[in-house]
Amino acid sequence: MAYGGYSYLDMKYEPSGDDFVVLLWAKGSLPIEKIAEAIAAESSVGSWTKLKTMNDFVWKHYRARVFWMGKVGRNAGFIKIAYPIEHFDAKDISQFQASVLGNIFGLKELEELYVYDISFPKKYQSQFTGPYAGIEGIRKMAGTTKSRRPHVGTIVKPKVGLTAKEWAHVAYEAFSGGLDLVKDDENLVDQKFCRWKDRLHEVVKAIEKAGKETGQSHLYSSNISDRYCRMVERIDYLNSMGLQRHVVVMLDVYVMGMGALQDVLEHTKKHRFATHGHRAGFAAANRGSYGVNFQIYEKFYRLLGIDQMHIGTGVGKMEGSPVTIKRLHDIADQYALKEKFYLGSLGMEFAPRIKPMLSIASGGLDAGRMDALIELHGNDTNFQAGAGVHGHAGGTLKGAMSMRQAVDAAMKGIPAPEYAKTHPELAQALKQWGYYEPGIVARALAYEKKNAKRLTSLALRKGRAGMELANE
Ligand code: CAP
Ligand code: MG
Repeated sequence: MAYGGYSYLDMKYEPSGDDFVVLLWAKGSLPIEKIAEAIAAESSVGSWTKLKTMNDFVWKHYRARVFWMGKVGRNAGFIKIAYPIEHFDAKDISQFQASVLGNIFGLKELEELYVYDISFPKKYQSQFTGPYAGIEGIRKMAGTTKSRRPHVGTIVKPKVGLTAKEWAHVAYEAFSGGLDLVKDDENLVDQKFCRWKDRLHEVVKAIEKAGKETGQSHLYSSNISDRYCRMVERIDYLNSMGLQRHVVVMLDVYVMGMGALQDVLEHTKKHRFATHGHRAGFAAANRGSYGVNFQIYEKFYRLLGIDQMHIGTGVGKMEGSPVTIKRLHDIADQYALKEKFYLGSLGMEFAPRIKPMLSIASGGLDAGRMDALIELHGNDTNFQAGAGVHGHAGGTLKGAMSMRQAVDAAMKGIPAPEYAKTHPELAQALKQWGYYEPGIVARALAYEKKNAKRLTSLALRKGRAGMELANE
């Protein structure tokens, strides 16, 4: 087989430590070998016909190699491709994306193309500095270095429409209820009805007032997402006010693109601000027949230096099973990742200087899910509830108290329903939204552990559908 006059199949090839390895799923109107070659060609050096301009040096040093295939029928399968590091301008992530995650999605022979994961060589990672604060830095800001308890927070709701004073009052109530963090929603930045600076000033007052009353060190994730020049202005403004202790710079990392993100993170680090990554919009690429799995973006966000990052809940309103989300949590804070083929997740090791990110679990959460959340995510997590706080029958203050009580109960080893007997705010939340049994999560993780081999062979036999089953 060949594509454009060259064969990119090299089944004897063993990737070197300097290669990028990409795992993908493809299905189309041609034999899968041909499809694999087309993908390798179009994402590296080739095109649809033989090139008179091709030479041995280019071919030898820059082409991608298909070195493994898991065929599922004649026209579909999993494919592993190795890309030599020389192929890339290591400092330019957009160039990387244009290569590996670029034109290939448009090839007309394809019916499905899903890029599951990329393993980044250490040599590539060495140019990145990773998170500035990481888990330990954020814990220091919130004063939980000793207690090691999970962080709890809220997103002020309604998402948009409140004035700066109204917004800050809701934040004050949330802090008074014992929450560590209050954040802007992904779509609230500097609209007329609630200017970024006005909101900031009001929230700083709320943090100071609540902090005196609760004795806690409260944090505010301030959404600065915008054009690069405006983001820089906002960071400089935060710096001029010396707000590093209480303000986390929030960034809509997916929609701003890697180039802008890389630059803005250099500026936040220069001014010693911790950062909060929101991934609004990523799901458009993460789901369906054509897509790029979030774990790839998550790895980039850790390398670039996001300190706390949304990764999903496993038990809330957004997609993602407990097993899948557990893996995303591991990508955020583990150094060594073993391959989990049934999740489409490659083995990889983060370089020692790339600190762990604090995982943020958010989306459809309330106090009744805390035990299950901690079973899945553990204590190095920030649990965020918007409607689960502001929809509480007792209002924001009681909603916040219910979330904090759920964490306190877990830290004392008391199941939430038991603790609710003496904590009415938590009892109210359980009455309103029920209790999510942590056993459901425990069983899913135990099943995965026990059946890893079986899940892998299911995926290899049934393809992407088999992987979906393994994820249920
Ligand atoms: C949650 C949220 C978050 C999502 C993001 C929302 O609100 O503010 O943006 O959690 O999803 O707008 O939906 P609720 P993810 O607590 O009211 O559900 O964390 O998966 O990226
Ligand atoms: Mg939101």
